[in-house]
Amino acid sequence: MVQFAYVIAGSEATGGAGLQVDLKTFQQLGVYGIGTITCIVSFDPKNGWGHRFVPVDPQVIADQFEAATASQDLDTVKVGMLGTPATIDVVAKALASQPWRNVVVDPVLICKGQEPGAALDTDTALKEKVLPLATVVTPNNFEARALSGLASLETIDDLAEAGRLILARGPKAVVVKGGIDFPGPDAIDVLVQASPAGGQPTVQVFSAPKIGQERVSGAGCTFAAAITAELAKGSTLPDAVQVAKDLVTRGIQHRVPGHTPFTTVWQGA
Ligand code: PXL
Repeated sequence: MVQFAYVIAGSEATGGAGLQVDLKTFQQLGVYGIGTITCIVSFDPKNGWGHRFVPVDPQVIADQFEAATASQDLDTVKVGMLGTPATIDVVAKALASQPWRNVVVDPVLICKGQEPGAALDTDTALKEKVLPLATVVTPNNFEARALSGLASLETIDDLAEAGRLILARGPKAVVVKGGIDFPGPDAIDVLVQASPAGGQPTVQVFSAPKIGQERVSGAGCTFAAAITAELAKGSTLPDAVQVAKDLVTRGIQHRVPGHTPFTTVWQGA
């Protein structure tokens, strides 16, 4: 039987990030992808590949959601870039309109090259309206600092502590990604899960050697999309995180250069 995975995210015109990556990742992992576009990002090659960002009208987002959820019984959704408080409002309302088995939130605050300041109002709306709906949230180093309030994440204990603090905002689980900024030779991800019995959250560490010293576009999108696909197929969360990490590691090993100043993950590796 075909399994479905749904994504609500932005389009990124070069195909290296955003909804394009989500759908490629879903396909690679054998699930049928359905997507709703929240915004359109067109990097500007004439201007240092800076971001040109256009939000999709909230009603058009609601219409896409209506079409998607009427066409299939969807129970697993990934939320990627939202971009504005108005978008966050409509997406949060849409998500609350039906039950979900899995809600994977990639809390995209800024994408490469964007001004950090532009993210602040979006950051607040995301924390208040979307994080509490998440069954799992996948912040990178920067996002984990923004969402936890911790100033720096330098050790595995710091990553776990950030995860616990973000857990207190309502999601059921957090995967904090150390990424390239984390000290040392390894790419470390820490999964912090609320204990069903109400005890201490459980902590699991995933590690693989870093590949190169440069950020690769689309890694975060691929990671969260792969978790989503695996959860859609019925995996446990730790198994889904391991599959996602392996896919991203392979995708970075086989990263794709372009005329852009960054390389992108190859989901088909
Ligand atoms: O990589 C984060 C990201 C997510 N979604 C969209 C993006 C980006 C970064 O460029 O454009 C649509």
